[in-house]
Amino acid sequence: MRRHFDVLEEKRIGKVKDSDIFKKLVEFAKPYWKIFLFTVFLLLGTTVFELGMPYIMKSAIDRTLMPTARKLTREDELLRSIKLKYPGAFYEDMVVLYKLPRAAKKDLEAGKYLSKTSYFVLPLKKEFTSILKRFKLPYYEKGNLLFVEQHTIYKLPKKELRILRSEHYSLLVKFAFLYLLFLFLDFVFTFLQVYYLQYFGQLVMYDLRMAIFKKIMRLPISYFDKNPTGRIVTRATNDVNAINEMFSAVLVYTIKDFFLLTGILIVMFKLSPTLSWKIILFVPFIIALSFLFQKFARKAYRNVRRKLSKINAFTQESISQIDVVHVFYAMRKMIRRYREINHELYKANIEQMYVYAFFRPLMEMLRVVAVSAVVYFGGKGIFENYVTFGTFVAFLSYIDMFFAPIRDLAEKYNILQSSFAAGERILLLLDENEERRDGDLIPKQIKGKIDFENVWFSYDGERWVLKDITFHVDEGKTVAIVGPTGAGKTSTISLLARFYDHQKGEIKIDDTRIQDYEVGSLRKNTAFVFQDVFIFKGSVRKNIALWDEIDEKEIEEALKLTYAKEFIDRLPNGLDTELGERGITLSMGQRQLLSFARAIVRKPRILVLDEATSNIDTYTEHLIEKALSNLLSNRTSIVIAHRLSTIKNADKILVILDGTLKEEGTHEELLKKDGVYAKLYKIQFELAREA
Ligand code: M5T
Ligand code: MG
Repeated sequence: MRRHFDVLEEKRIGKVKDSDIFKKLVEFAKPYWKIFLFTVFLLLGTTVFELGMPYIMKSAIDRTLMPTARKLTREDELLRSIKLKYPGAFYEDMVVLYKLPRAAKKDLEAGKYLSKTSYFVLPLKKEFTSILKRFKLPYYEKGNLLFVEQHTIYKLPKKELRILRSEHYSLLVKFAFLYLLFLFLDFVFTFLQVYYLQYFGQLVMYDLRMAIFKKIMRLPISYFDKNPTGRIVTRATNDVNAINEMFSAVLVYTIKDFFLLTGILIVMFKLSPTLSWKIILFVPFIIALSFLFQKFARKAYRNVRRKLSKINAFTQESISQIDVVHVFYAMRKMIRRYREINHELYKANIEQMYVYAFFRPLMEMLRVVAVSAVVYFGGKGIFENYVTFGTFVAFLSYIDMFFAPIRDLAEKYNILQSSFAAGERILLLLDENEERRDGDLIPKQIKGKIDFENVWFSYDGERWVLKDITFHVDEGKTVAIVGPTGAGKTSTISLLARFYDHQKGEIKIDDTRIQDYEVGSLRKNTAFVFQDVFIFKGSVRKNIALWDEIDEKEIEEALKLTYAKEFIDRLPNGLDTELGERGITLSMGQRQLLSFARAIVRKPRILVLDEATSNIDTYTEHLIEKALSNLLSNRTSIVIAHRLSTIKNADKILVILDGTLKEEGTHEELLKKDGVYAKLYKIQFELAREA
């Protein structure tokens, strides 16, 4: 069969909306939504832990390293009401700040109730007071607490300072352990999340591959005329992987990034709205920049893809037709053409590089500016006492976390693009019309009467290849079809088993339209032997039985009838000799005999034979001739014949010329008629004999 490929398939890509692709892919994910939901839950966990860690750091700094209490400088109605509300935070004229909510702290700050100096808070212990007394440091005992002025504490020698701060130290250790716990939980959750996400992805891929293969098996042969094998293979392998990438690398992490970004914003605002507002000014820039990047990246990416597929197609084509290239000595021309395409791809890649080379450092710059903004505004906040040192440190972490997903955006965007392209290609494949199997008639046994009535057929819907063909074959008879090359002989017989569907007229077997039969049963009753015989990788036996269980006896008998036994017996392992890839290669004649055996072993009621035109040695020729007469007896046969003996012995000869049936009759009748057949006969056979 001739295959015409549409080289620039990527032209079609980009026509389906991304949302449609996504919707369709989600269908495949649906059965596993529970696993997916679980991974999202785990993701939520990791987000919480990751958000929590800087917060723990902040608390550790503010609660243990920094002084936490202040003195009250004045008292009025407002202060009294705050004191009433949070009695636990006040110790006479001292206030422990971490025991107050942020709003109350702010009120105290704004009302200037607080002293400039800060105080460390310690539990009231003899050990501490004795040290403080010994070094004559001022301190206050209030309730069960001890308050020491911030700067005086550093006048102590190391040893005493350590004792005094042991309380803070043990709290710090507790925070450190909490931090470690979060780190560990984050690890566990991330591990489970990655595991279940991959699990989910593999399940979806499994189904997707199944669906694609099922589809490929059911596609009409005409699909394969238009699409090269390599491309179809890519659908079921690489493209499926690309989709997995989309689920695992992009979709899920986008969800995570979304959680994380919102989480960061919430925590930042909770810690310090004043500082957050200043930092948030960067967000519009980031969004605008991302949009701009997306626009350029998409264009550049598409361009690269297009050039890439062009170079792939060209390479593939050049290699598959390497014999032709050699025969016509066209290597230089091919190389010249390749150089052009190669250069186009190079240029497209460079263009894409520009986009990334510009975007990445720009984002990086923005990040550094944002960090500087935190340092500047945060520092100012510390001076003006509305930002604690812990908050300042946490902000630095959060701002880094905030930029990380955006930094990855470029990479994710690439994956997303290629997976959408892959998704689209898969969808287009899955949306192809399957071979129509509209009939449901399953005959026990086909008798073998064939009628073609005014059949019109075109491969492409534009050019009629068969025009108004009408002929009848009675049960058990042999019809030979002759005609010049390209006349439409192979096309005629392809219609019979519905490899292709004709557009006009009727084709009937046993007076029933072939469309009414279940295709499988129709094909079981017909055997096809094509011009070029395909040998599968595997033993000779497997090549004859194909996918069916066939008795050893029947195989033996088929081999005898088709005279294939002789050459098979001479093979190193007889029927078990491996053929195909890395096995033995058969000659044209041997292939022909093998394909006869393949056909006859199924005991078909109708045999359709596209005789090979290639030259075969006289001995094999003789075998084939004998095999043919066995093959053709007891069944209805349509033979596209080149051999004079086959033609002469046929009950009827059809002469097809340019898609029309020109003459019909027996050899003698047609010779007598002295028309096209007589002319063909003279040219083809008499000349051949003279030579
Ligand atoms: C008849 C065209 C071909 C020719 C005409 C198989 C095939 C054929 N054609 C297509 O357009 N697409 C196809 O997939 O149909 O072709 P045929 O029936 O194969 O001719 P033939 O069997 O009589 O010729 P040959 O050389 O086998 O003796 O115009 O282009
Ligand atoms: Mg042909």
